[in-house]
Order: sequence, then C-alpha cells, then structure tokens
Amino acid sequence: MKKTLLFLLLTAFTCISNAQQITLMDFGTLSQTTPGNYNNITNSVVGTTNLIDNSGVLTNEILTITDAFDDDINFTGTQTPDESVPFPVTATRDNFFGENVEYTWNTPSLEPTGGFTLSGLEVGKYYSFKIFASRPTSAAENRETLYTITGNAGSQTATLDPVNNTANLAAIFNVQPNGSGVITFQAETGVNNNNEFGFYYLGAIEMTKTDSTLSSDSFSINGLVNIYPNPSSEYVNISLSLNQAARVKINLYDLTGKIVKTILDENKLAGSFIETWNRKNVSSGVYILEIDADGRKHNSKLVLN
Ligand SMILES: [Ca+2]
Ligand SMILES: [Ca+2]
Repeated sequence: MKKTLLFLLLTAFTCISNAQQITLMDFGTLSQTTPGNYNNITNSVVGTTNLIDNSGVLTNEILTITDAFDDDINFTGTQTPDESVPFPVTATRDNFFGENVEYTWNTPSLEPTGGFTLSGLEVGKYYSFKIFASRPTSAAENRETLYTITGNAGSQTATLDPVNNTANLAAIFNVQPNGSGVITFQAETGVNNNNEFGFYYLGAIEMTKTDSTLSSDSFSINGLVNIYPNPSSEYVNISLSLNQAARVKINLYDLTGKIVKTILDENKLAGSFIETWNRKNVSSGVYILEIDADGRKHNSKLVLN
C-alpha cells in the first residue's frame, strides 16, 4: 500500500515537474471572438485580462495593455489559415495594429508602438511565444512587424510579414520573467516594412510556460520561416532560423508537383539567415516553395507576378 502511494506521489510529481501550461490569446474585435478556452483581448487601447489557460483554469497571470495600439481594429485577416497554424479562423481574421505615419482613415492616430505586460508570472519559469498576424491585400508590399519580448535576461526579437500570410509564425523561446514576475511585449514597424503608414499587426499568440527551457525542436519549422514579399515581382527573401546546423534545400515546385528551380542546397550553421532569390527567369504564376532542413519540411504558396 505504501509503495503504491509513493509511486502515485512520484508520478504526480513527475507530471507536475514536466508540466506545460499553454495560454491562447486572440487579439481583435468583440464581434469575432474565439469560443472555448481562449483569452479574447478586444480593447486595443487599455485594459487588463486575467488569463485562462487552454483548459479554462484561471492563471492569475495578467495581461495589461500598457502601450496603446490604434483604436481601430483590423478584421480582414486570413479566413483560410494553414493547418499548421495553431489558431482557428476566429483568431486569424482580426488584428490589433498600429502605424508609424499618421493614419487618418477613421480618427487620426499615430501609434508607432503597441504593447502589453504580462504580470503575475512565475519567476524562474520559461515562457515561449508563437505569434500570428495576417493582412490579405492585393498591394505588393511588405508590412513586416517586429516583435520584442523582454524578460530578466534582456530582449529577444522576431519578425513576420503579415501580408497575405496564412502559414508563417514569429517565434520567441524561453523568456524568463524579471524578478517581479513581469515580461513585456512590444510590436512595431519592422525595417523591411514598406507600407506608406508602416502598418504593423498582432493577431494571436500561443504562450507556453515550461519548467525548463523548451527546445525549438518541439516547434515545427513553420514557426521559424518567413517569405517576403509574397506575391513577388522581383526578389523573394526567405528567412530561416535554425536551432542547429542542417543541410538546407529550398526548391520551387509548380502546382503539378514538378520541380521548377532549386534555389538553395547548402550546409548551414545554426542561427538565422536570409536567402534572397531573383525570380527573373521563372514565369509568373502560383508555386509551392518547399524548405527542407534535414527532413523538417515547410511548404508555402508563393505567387510570382
Ligand atoms: Ca502606442
Ligand atoms: Ca485575432
């Protein structure tokens, strides 16, 4: 009997020590909230939310908007998110946004940064973030958004171009809160953003809390790839972040599955790199761009116009 109890206690302890807590956030309009165990953040200017985790348990982790986004909310995000994206359409189709050039469409506004704090976090734990934003548009432009997450060891950044995005995520791993249990999050216009207002976006976040560092192996490669501009008329930039050295192949396929072009086939060291490809000898159309890093594959639709 005692042995059984000890075994049960050990099992419970093991489960707790390996526990992951996942918290889901949909940033957007009150009219397009996500049902279920989601945190719907619908006030882009002020407000606090006591977050629930993905099993509905109140975490007492508090999200406070500390740096207003635009008081308008975009609700034209993608309604066809890729299967690999861990967010439902109610979360992908709306966004908080801001701009670094005054925008006068509705009420005049200028919000070159937008952000929030997460407080009540557990000091010593690790928090990892998958970030999604999407803004379908026919304009051939880049609306690169720079995300900065700051904890006790300084800041980490990631970028994402929301233009026509259905599959790309920005990912930031293993941020520990400061000594007061706080992590800060900021979104702003990225350096490659060439929109006339510098529009940047935040649509949804999946936050994972772990006791020890989370390996980026446990994330699919999808989170670490960014392809822009897409559609493209001249150059295509493919940015990729590798957590370990890998043989990286980038192939372009037509929609019948026939290989059109090998863009890259090289050994790459761990870290981030950007491959810039000039598509001048490839005719306009819709293609599939496949990135293969030691067998971890990522496929994206690429439009050349
Ligand atoms: Ca602001
Ligand atoms: Ca959203």
